[in-house]
Amino acid sequence: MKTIFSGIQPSGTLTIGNYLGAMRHFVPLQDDHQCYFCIVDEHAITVPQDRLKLRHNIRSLAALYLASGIDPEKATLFIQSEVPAHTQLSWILQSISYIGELERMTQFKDKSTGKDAVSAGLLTYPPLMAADILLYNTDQVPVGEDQKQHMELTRNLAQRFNNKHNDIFTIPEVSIPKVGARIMSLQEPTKKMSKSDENEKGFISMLDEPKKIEKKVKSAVTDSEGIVKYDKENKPGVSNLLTIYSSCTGESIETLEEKYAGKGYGDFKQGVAEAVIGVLKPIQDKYNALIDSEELDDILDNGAEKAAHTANKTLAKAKKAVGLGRVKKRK
Ligand code: ATP
Ligand code: LTN
Repeated sequence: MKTIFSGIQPSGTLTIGNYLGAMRHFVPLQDDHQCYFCIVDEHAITVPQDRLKLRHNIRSLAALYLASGIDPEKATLFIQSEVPAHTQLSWILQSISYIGELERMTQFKDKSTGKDAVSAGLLTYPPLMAADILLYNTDQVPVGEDQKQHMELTRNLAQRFNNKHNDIFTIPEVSIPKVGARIMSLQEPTKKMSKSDENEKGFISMLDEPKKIEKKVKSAVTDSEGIVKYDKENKPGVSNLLTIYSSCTGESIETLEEKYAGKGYGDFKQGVAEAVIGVLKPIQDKYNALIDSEELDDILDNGAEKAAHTANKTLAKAKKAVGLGRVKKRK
């Protein structure tokens, strides 16, 4: 059976972008793969976080994974900081990473430009992500398009380690969905939708109430043409709404273009809002039943234990390959 690993940062409430680009593709994989899904809280602290909000977001993300259909009987769901092997292997991988290649990462550039203080953690974020993936002998990593570059680096680090030390890491493949891999901001449709966007109108949170979703979709930036047509270059706003609509209902973009031919953006936006609400409402109901439950803690305790079991084995192999620690003298 092939192994899947993916992680999401608890850096805010998940957006419809996280859901359509990543989370919802995890669900069907559980049936025929060994799956690990992680709440990567150590990645989240590479930018400043409020302590209480972070705590809340970690639990909330766990509940959202489950509400979206992750089944703890089939997949291992856990919190990164509860499995110490992640940061331990990350240190080893940092030691074979070059500063130059880390500085070239788009995410690092995006999150560091214009900031007075940039943490070293933001720069060494990718070796931690590589550690997450390599600890579990992962074959496939389902992510949104923005993570392509990090995945390329992960593969390079694994290969570099294998060549330099010992052939212990599986080289993982990335898998990016055909539709929905890059949902754009509702306010600036040339920028990716991000849960840490300062402008709340730019994203739809998975926990937004139906009324709020309607309001946000209605105020989404479009154009003055009044024609519902997919044209990413000239009509980024409408194209983004079409992608969201199509990902939510499964109708093709062409079908939707026909459905709204001759109609204005008002009708179209109403349709988009209803499609999004239709997908999110059942998830929100399940989320509300889980968020304060003890069951959630039991699932995360079990998940950390199971994950640590595999992770510690790989970590021991990596330490041995590098020459860390010692071999005990037996009398
Ligand atoms: P932040 O905004 O805090 O940087 P993020 O939402 O960009 O966070 P993650 O939470 O770590 O980043 O992303 C989780 C998953 O969602 C990843 O697989 C990522 O590729 C995917 N993803 C993030 N944003 C989008 C988007 N706008 N469209 C499609 N997929 C996305
Ligand atoms: N870097 C990713 C989050 C992430 C991840 C991972 C994704 C951390 N570790 C391992 C897949 C596999 C992001 O910013 N979206």
